[in-house]
Amino acid sequence: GGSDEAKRNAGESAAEAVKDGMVVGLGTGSTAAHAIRAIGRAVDAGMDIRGVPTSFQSRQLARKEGIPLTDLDSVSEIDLAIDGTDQFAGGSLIKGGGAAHAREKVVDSAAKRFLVVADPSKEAERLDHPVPVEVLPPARTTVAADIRELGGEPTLREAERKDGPVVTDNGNLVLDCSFGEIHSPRELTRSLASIPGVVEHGLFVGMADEIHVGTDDGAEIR
Ligand code: DER
Repeated sequence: GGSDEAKRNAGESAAEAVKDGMVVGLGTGSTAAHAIRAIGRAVDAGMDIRGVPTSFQSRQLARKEGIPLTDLDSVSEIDLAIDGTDQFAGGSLIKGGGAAHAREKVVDSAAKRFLVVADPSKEAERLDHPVPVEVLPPARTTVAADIRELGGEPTLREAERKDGPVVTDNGNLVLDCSFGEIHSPRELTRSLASIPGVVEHGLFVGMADEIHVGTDDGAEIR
């Protein structure tokens, strides 16, 4: 992935949009982590913020940074969500590298404003990154067959420091599905969402309000 400097600049740029009294969706991954650390510093400086985590990892980090936490069903609305991405093209994203995209999509879509944080390596002309698809474990073979029907190549995501497959925070499995260049993200979104056994897929079409792209000396907003 991109440089940590660029990730930090992206995260801190988006965190500047956090204002006193806000409820903030806290994304998952190493770039969103920089935003969470910046929000933690704002809380230390006296800002009144409540965070809604999107994964075990973002909850852990938010607690470590001293951000008061709440849950989606305890707030009337989320003012702002800040989250990372694996790839972006135009206003569409592919997310799910951290296998947290099911809860991320709920929080990111519930927010009044959704800011994406990324380093330049995530930018593309067209989306062509494999699309993570969270599936109910018993359905993995039928979902895989349906993905192939759509022209995709599904690969069960194996864990690195655990024998067997990655298991999500929700107890499900992940198929990483390569489709090559995705000519119509909106159409693929509809197709994936209609497959029985699919819990959530990593295409976030038309959801991002701003994309903060970090560079080694600052950030650009797309
Ligand atoms: O899981 C996700 O969608 C994350 O946002 C993620 O994949 C981006 O992670 P990174 O900021 O560590 O590259």
